[in-house]
Amino acid sequence: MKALILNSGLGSRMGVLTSDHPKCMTEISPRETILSRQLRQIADAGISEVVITTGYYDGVLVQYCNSLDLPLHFTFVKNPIYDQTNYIYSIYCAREYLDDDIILMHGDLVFENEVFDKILASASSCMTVSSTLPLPEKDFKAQVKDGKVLKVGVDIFNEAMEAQALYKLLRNDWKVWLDKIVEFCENDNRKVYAENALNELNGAANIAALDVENLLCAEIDNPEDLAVVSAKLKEIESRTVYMCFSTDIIHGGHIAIIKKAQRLGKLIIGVLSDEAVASYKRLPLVPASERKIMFENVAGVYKVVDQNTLSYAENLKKYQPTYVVHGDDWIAGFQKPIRDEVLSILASYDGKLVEYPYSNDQKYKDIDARTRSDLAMPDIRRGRLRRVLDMKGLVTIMEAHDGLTGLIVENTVVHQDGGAHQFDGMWVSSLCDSTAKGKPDIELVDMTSRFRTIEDITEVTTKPIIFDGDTGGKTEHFVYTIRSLERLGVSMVIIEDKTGLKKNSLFGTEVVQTQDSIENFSAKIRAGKKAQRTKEFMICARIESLILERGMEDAITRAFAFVEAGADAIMIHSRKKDPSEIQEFIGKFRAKDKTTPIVLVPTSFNSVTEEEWKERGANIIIYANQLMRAEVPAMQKAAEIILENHRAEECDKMLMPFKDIIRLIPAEE
Ligand code: SPV
Ligand code: MG
Repeated sequence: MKALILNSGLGSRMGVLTSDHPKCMTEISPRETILSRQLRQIADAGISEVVITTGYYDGVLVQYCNSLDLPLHFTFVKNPIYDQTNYIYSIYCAREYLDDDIILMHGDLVFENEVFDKILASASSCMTVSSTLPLPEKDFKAQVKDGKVLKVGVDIFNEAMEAQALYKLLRNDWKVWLDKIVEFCENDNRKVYAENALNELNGAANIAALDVENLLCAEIDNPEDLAVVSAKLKEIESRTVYMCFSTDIIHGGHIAIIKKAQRLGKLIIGVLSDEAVASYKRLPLVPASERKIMFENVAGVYKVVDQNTLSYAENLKKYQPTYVVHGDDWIAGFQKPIRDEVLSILASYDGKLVEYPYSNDQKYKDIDARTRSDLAMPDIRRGRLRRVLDMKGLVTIMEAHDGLTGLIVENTVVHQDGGAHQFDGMWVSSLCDSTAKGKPDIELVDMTSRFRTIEDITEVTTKPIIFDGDTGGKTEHFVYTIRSLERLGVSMVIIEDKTGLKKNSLFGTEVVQTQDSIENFSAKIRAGKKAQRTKEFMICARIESLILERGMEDAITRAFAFVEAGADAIMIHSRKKDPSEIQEFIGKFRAKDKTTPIVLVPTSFNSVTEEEWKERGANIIIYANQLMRAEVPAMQKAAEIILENHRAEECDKMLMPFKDIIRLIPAEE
């Protein structure tokens, strides 16, 4: 495609403004002339060949074009009798260079980027018209029928629309018109508009009317026009565009959409916080602070700001952008409520939403898949619990006892009020791991088997893992366990201050259970911390005083002693439905220790929400056995129904089709 700009004329109605250069060199803003703006728009559109017809002050014009240092190749064609002919003859002079699809524009035309984008996007030949502007007295109007331009001229008032000489002409349509132009000129008909030739074609050139309504697309004929256009440009240049990004990798698709957005105004990029990204996708590889720097260094980005939630509301209210740009992928699906909110805020101040077709870039999908598999690697996975804790203050952990439950914890997302919620990690429970093997929770399942469960989970997931280490066993054994867990990529082990035959805490005092001494247990913690090789790994001390009814004082004394011994976190447990003793413990502990993470397993005291626990100062909430308790009754029920009916049909309605279950299982690419 080539651009053809008609710049031969005298521009005499501009007065002194054209006393030493052609009209197209008139300044329309402190940084631009009509021509420099047109040429920049042409270059931005990726068009490199520009044919310019010259005449009046042609030498000045040629020099000026070359001084602009744009990635354009110019062909200048002088109309030697520019003062005696109209531009039909300039086109005639340039005809040998015009054997291509053509963007044709008058040299005094100023249009905003959106107009040019529409022209370029048009599948057919087209001319810009406006259905909303009044018909001009003296300037061009187009007679439009069924969306097609039939005639163009200054005297057309019937079925007419305001029109501007900005065309896209596909090669075949252009050839029909150009042949007619040649015919006119060779018959000495050189003082008319090129459109006079077009009008004789009776629609054979097939030019669609492209309605640009109120967008700026205007010629500058005189100083009054110049004032109007300059003022409008000023308004256009003050426009802002807002986009939000969560990506930690910028690829070609992002650059393409950024470039498009920049054409609408000054581009403000909101970088989504780590927490918001993690809530709906995965933990970002690159923290928000670095992602901001990345975008700050993308050419043409005006400003980079934080966006702390998936909702755009805060930033839209603050920056009131003229446009919000987004891919059209949020029209349906979980992002729809966010889009609805954006639309309603934009409507409140007359802002506009611009959506571009969403491109599913394979390269990015590949990089993302690689990123995910990297996140599963022990060295990356291990440190993520500390990272998420720092980021969110409170993390939620769900029990997993095999690969499949691991996948459910990994992938279950609930979208709510424009937000997204998922679990931050997995709990490898001694109770559920033992139960899955049909064994009691008495440290009967040996460590090798427990590690095998961890491996089944780590093979198919990426989220951090907290391991239920029971009592930790003998200190001499515990130090080996620590290193094995580190190698497996586990983030934290929780050991409880019991000794002898451990029974599950939910039995409380119904069974004989012995609490370890503060000294012994502290020694075990110290030995574990000394044995650990990676800095991120965490040892959490679990206090059983409330379970064993030894009182709050004992619990608190132990908590501080275990922190003193090196515990990275403490877990306080209770089997009471009433949460008050746990709340009291948190209050007392936090009065003296503001930072050591507090872990809770609210199986019995389950009425308090995560938000309330966070407020009180808890940091890790473990849902320790709910998946196991959901699957057992479902399996029992299915077995009973089949036994009752001597066939499986009656059972079917409670079953998930296997093709849906298979979807949970990632395919190796
Ligand atoms: C487990 O899940 O194995 C636990 C938590 O240790 S609890 O069952 O509540 O003791
Ligand atoms: Mg346990």
